[in-house]
Amino acid sequence: MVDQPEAPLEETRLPPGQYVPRGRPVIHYGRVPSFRPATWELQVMGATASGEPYRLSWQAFRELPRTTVVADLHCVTKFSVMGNEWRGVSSALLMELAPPAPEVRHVMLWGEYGYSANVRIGDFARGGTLLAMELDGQPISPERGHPVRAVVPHLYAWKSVKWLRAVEYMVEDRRGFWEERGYHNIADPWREQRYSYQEEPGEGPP
Ligand SMILES: Nc1nc2c(c(=O)[nH]1)N[C@H]1C(S)=C(S)[C@@H](COP(=O)(O)O)O[C@H]1N2
Ligand SMILES: [Mo]
Repeated sequence: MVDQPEAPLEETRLPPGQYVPRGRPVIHYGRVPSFRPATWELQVMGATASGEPYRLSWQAFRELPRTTVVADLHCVTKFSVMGNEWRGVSSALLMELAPPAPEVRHVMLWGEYGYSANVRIGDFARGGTLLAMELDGQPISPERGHPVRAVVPHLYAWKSVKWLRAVEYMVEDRRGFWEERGYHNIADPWREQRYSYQEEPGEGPP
């Protein structure tokens, strides 16, 4: 068998400074957690409209209606994986089931082991943002975030938290794992917002 050439990039575009590598790299900090369906839950907490936290069991979460989003993944280390077909629960549906208080401006996405990433509420609410359970027609693999992974396709990929366990509504901004370690609070790849030293006043917490 002859190797297939890389598919040409027709409908998608590459943000400045990015390249398309061979294959599909897997990258994350720390170990791959094991999934225990009986005890797994997704929490929505912080400044909810009701003041109460929400907990969704795996059984409840997997039954929610799913949407499909085809999107590229842009790692700040400069590789981009183009044309991923993600399927899962839209952020819009989650916000309907567990509404934020009106003064909420930011969201912290929490993964297993305390990994976290903050996004502005407007970025979380964008149409492409998903709590994904499937990638390219298969359940997401353990190393890519099984059972549920946040996908915020219009921001650098460290905001797309694998092994998602909680969504925290925040009134005040707070930095997540990489944002505390020198990465840009907003992380728009089209503006190459890679590092925190590039932040303009008002783009990050004081
Ligand atoms: N929980 C968790 N999610 C994470 C990370 C991580 O270290 N932990 N790394 C992020 C980074 S920096 C990137 S580039 C993408 C990589 O996704 P991939 O392994 O599916 O290519 O996952 C993101 N999500
Ligand atoms: Mo990354």
